Amino acid sequence: MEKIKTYYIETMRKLIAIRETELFISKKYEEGFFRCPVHLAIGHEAVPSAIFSLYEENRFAFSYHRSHHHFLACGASPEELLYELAGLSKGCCHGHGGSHHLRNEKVGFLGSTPIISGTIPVAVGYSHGLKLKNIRGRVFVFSGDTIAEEGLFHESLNAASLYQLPITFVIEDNGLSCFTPSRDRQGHSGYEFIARSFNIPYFSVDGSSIENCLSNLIEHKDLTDKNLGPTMIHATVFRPYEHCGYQIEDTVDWRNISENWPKLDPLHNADAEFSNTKYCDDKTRLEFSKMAQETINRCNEALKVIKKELRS
Ligand SMILES: Cc1ncc(C[n+]2csc(CCOP(=O)(O)OP(=O)(O)O)c2C)c(N)n1
Ligand SMILES: [Mg+2]
Repeated sequence: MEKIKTYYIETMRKLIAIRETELFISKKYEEGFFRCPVHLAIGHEAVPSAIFSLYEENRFAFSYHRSHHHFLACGASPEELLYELAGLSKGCCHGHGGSHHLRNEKVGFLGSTPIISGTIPVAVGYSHGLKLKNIRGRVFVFSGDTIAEEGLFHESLNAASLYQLPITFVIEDNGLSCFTPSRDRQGHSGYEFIARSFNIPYFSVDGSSIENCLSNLIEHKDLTDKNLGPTMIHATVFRPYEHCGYQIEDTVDWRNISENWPKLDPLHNADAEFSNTKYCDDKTRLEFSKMAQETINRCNEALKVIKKELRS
């Protein structure tokens, strides 16, 4: 518990900043200043927040179409994300990439692309480079649960295992590929089976609980501090928003959104985790609400800049 406590507050800080930025995008999207489709990460935030609280240095990230949370959890600012969505030259990719192509080398976020499995072999190659140059570090490559339906994923696991590369494959499993549930798409026996068949250590985490994420990821870190080979983290998460869009997905009955949300919301569950434990005191809780407001203020200021630039 002591170890979890050390990282809990930093994880919460990241999670709150991501959540408020994503909610801001969702609320302002209709105004028309964000000029690209968005895949919001609401519900997915706890996993990268916990990972990058534990791995602060010498770690590199690659991501997929749902990547705002990875980008921000690495330490990129909400402003450079919002400017990018608005197509401004101040954006992290000078406004050319939009939501799907984010990058900020300074914080170790080396790129996201929307083609499923697109960044996986690139991340494997990067981790191979680290190994060849004797640089101690770890690459985290994020993907959705659809990744096992792509051949490149299996080839990449094979290369990572064969060459014992310092890479972690993180699968954020929301059980969906757009509208199609896993059971209608996947013939394999699950991610644990896939990892084991490539002799890759496997970790399972519950993305609806920061406590669960941290306790499993601390074990993961204990292993990767000693063992520089590949690992897989399989995280279950719930996505209440549309696959691509800015609204809660309330038109699809079979997903039981009102039954599952906020039950599976890591931020909602953090409240219970605070009451049952001593992860943080009342003063820190107050700080969290101030932090949330600060993020909203920063987003509002960024939107003013966007409006001004787009009108000029
Ligand atoms: C190679 C490829 N095939 C199909 C698509 C179309 N596509 C875009 S997002 C998506 C669903 C992805 O689901 P998942 O990887 O589980 O991520 P999630 O959106 O659930 O986070 C699909 C099929 C694509 N982008 N790339
Ligand atoms: Mg999915």
